[in-house]
Amino acid sequence: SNMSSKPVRALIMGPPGSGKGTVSERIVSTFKVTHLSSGDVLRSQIKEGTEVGLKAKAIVEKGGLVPDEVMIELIMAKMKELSGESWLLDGFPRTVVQAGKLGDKQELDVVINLDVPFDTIIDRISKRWIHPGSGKTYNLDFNPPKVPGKDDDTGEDLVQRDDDKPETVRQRLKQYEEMTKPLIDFYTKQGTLKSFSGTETNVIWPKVKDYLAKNFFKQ
Ligand code: G5P
Ligand code: MG
Repeated sequence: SNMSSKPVRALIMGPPGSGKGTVSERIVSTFKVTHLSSGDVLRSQIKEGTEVGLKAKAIVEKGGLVPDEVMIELIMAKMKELSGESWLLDGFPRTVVQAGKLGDKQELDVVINLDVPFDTIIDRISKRWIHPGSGKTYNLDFNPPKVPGKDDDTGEDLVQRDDDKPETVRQRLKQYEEMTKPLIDFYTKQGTLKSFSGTETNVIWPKVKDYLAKNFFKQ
């Protein structure tokens, strides 16, 4: 456990649509920690048309994985900017190679694994809308925006993600099974993994919150 004033190094993992972004938002509004989502970083690079964005666009839209070297460089640079702060990584690492590189540089305190069934995921993703500026996520059933089609905070338009088409979601789930699920073993062996299973974020979240408050974060 880590209840000293040392910054907390946390990771959240789970299949596409398992609620990593949603739970991360709640963690950030409860504890003092900065959220770093690899998907949000990529989507903003794509939007800005940077070199990395141009390389990543076609891969992300097809539900593939961006090459390890590209991701490692991109995320490690962002992490450097947060060196004195507690952080919560979401979506990185996503392969054993990425996890090894991260581990060379940084010890982790806790890995939260969201274990949500695939049927639940498919339904959720089809109803997801996001605010491209902030990455804030909505769902037409679960947390609809106050004004249809508009972000609660800015009033700007919401969009659907280019990779949320059903055939792309299937490809992302396949990538998860093959490339990312092995990380469950990796972090179990390391002794940092804690899994939370269920179909509803509102049921999972209080358990995550208790676990983090008891072992890692001062509130
Ligand atoms: P991302 O952006 O990391 P994924 O696929 O890992 O994408 P995603 O889709 O962002 O994960 P999430 O964050 O786990 O899902 O889930 P979420 O957005 O919080 O919730 C999903 C929906 O369900 C939302 O609409 C939410 O409101 C709703 N919801 C939540 N809880 C409930 C509930 O209890 N009930 C209901 N009804 N709804 C709920 O990565 C994208 C791509 O970037 C590349 C890859 O191409 C990847 O596919 N990439 C990388 N490539 C290589 N290496 C890396 N490290 C990479 N990182 C990203
Ligand atoms: Mg996400």
